[in-house]
Amino acid sequence: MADLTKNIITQLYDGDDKQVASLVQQALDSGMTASEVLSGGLICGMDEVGRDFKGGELFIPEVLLAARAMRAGMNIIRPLLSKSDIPTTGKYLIGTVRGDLHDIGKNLVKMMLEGAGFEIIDLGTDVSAETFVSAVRENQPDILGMSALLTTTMPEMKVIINALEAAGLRDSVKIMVGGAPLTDNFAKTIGADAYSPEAATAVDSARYLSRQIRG
Ligand code: B1M
Repeated sequence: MADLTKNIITQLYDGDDKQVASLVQQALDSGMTASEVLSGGLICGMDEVGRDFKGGELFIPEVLLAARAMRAGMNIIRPLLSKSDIPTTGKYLIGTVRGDLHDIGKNLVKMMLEGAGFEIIDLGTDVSAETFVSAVRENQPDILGMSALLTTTMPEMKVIINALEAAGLRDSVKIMVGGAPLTDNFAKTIGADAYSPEAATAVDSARYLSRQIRG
């Protein structure tokens, strides 16, 4: 079993989706639970990918392949996971702000968060403050993540935070922001709880915020 888990980690790191799917099936057939395969194999594999992406040893195309392999494994185990089996890393609502159609970075962040066991609700791109507010009200996420790639759309993040405040929802959710033109200082100025310059640190920040909420 230890060999199978190790192989899942290696093949996921190498981005081989077919191998990962086959190994996940073998692990289940050998008696491992879906939860063991998820936490011991797939999440560990994505953690390694995140660490090496952060360290500059892996680049975006490799991370995308690894995320695809992660999804191939998840497709097999998801139907087997009962609600109580799913690791409760946190519920994460994410979207690119109004006026902005860039989603490559946001999708990368989303995949890394999925790899870390977060339940993701993706609102897509060009998302208005009204839609963010309704989605926070309906889904009650632990964390709201906003992405912006244009200097002209960055201010929309403050509009969304103001709208959450006006709706009495600001204190119900942690807010994380990211995107190439942003800075830590900008995030502080608009009242966000965290800023991440790239996908691997986004996972670290999300885990940190989630621990603050869930203990
Ligand atoms: Co546009 N674009 N674009 N573009 N585009 C940029 C961003 C730009 C820097 C290019 C340039 O001029 N040099 C420039 C912005 C200038 C500025 O505002 N300062 C620009 C412009 C001007 C525009 C248009 C206005 C062009 C036009 O039509 N005249 C237009 C705007 C459309 C709109 O949004 N309304 C436009 C359109 C497009 C395309 C549609 C063609 C396409 C987007 C396709 C898509 O996303 N589906 C596109 C692209 C691809 C780019 C570049 C080339 C690449 C962006 C990208 O995907 N990077 C970009 C120039 C560049 O960066 N070299 C550019 C790869 C991605 C993995 O990185 O998105 O930074 P990034 O995400 C990182 C981090 O930022 C962080 O983690 C990610 C992974 O590590 N991160 C988060 C991102 N979101 C996060 C959220 C988090 C945490 C971390 O927490 C929630």
